[in-house]
Amino acid sequence: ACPHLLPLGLSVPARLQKSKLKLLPHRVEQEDSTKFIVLTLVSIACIVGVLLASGLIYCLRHSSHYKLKEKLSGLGGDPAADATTAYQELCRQRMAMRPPDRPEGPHTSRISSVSSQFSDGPMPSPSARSSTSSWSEEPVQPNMDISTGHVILAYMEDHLKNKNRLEKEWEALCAYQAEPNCSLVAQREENMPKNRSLSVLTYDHSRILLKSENSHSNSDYINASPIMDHDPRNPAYIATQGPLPATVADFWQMVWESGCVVIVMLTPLTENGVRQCYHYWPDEGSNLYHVYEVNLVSEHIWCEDFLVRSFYLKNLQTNETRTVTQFHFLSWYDQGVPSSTRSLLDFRRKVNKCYRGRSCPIIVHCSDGAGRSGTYVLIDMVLNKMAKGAKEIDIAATLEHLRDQRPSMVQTKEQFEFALTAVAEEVNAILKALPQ
Ligand SMILES: *[C@@H]1O[C@H](CO)[C@@H](O)[C@H](O)[C@H]1NC(C)=O
Ligand SMILES: *[C@@H]1O[C@H](CO)[C@@H](O)[C@H](O)[C@H]1NC(C)=O
Ligand SMILES: CC(=O)N[C@H]1CO[C@H](CO)[C@@H](O)[C@@H]1O
Repeated sequence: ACPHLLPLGLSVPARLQKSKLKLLPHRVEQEDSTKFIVLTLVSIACIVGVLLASGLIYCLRHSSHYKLKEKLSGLGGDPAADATTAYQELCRQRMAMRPPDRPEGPHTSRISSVSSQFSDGPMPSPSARSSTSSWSEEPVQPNMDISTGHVILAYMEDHLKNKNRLEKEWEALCAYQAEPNCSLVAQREENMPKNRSLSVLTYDHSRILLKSENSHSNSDYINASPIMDHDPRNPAYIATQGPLPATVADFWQMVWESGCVVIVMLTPLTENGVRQCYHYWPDEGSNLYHVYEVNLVSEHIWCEDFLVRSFYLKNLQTNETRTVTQFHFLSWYDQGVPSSTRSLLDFRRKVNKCYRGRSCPIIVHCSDGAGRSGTYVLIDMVLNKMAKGAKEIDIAATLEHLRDQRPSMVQTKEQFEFALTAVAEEVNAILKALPQ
């Protein structure tokens, strides 16, 4: 019956009557054109259907996106209140799916650690080290694992509501001792003036070494620590103190030698009259720091919380040049937290959009390069792991991993709580933006 079977119809035995032979193609032709019309109509109907459906989907997604935006804008410090009833119901279901006989040993007090493996049965108590190393074995997936996202979100919201557990968690983190923890190089007499704070000195085993032959002071020391994520050879970040007048040339040397193209600055220059960081770039035109010529190309104020500067950096020894972008968050004060998670999450998205696809470390600094810098790196590292589809996230272990590399990363309980809130909020936003 189908048009492509036509040749078969033509191969009818010769003994068939002529008329029939003549008729056959004619009939097929007629049938064919009817079918063609029907097919055309069906296809048109299909196309219209698809168009209508996609229009509908677009409208739905648009409105849910709008709702999400609306919700986020009304968000204070309480992400738990933010969840819709339906969503909370989903979380409850997921929590209920967990086996009731979860081990209640001391390790379950590691409340900010969570794993979707909970749903596979009781887990051996996760040690910080083992879960840290297991991350690197995760296959890299392009997207966040949705069920992990839901579990983590539910867990963190639960956690953030229970201040007592948070307090205990923080106390446990305060007792954490990094090992090895020698800081002899940082305490050498000639290096002491290069430190902003006695409490944040680089560890000997984890510090950025400048090429002393290129240094204006023939020294390899700068108060800066490489921060590794999953790749043990290449740091994902360099956490460093805000440059001092005496270390600004070292700072630009480090920017140059590390191949850095993105600087994240998390402190205002001055707070209540106290200098937090040296003004290490030119206000206009160019400045020369040792052999590093820095040109201010542009300064773009994004919002009241942050601005973006673009520098043209030239090494006068080699005449090589590079563009460096500095993201400056203005409203985060020493020992404190930003006024909203939203502004910092927006800021992070801008940074990562600029950085995307590169392999050099991001330089992150505040004043001492530990409190605010540690909080930012913790949030970014955890969210990046989730974006890569990690099935296990342990925030406390991640923080210990950071503290193995630089002391005092995340300085206050409020900063730690802020990091949890920010992660929960971003995960919430990602889940809502996904087609369910
Ligand atoms: C440094 O490591 C030693 C063990 O090698 C430990 O006893 C000490 O408490 C650690 N200090 C800090 C500040 O973590
Ligand atoms: C760099 O440029 C200057 C001026 O153009 C030139 O004199 C100098 O030889 C160059 N240096 C190198 C290493 O190419
Ligand atoms: C500029 C300077 O000296 N900064 C600090 C370096 O570390 C010492 C620790 O002894 C501090 O006292 C300095 O203020």
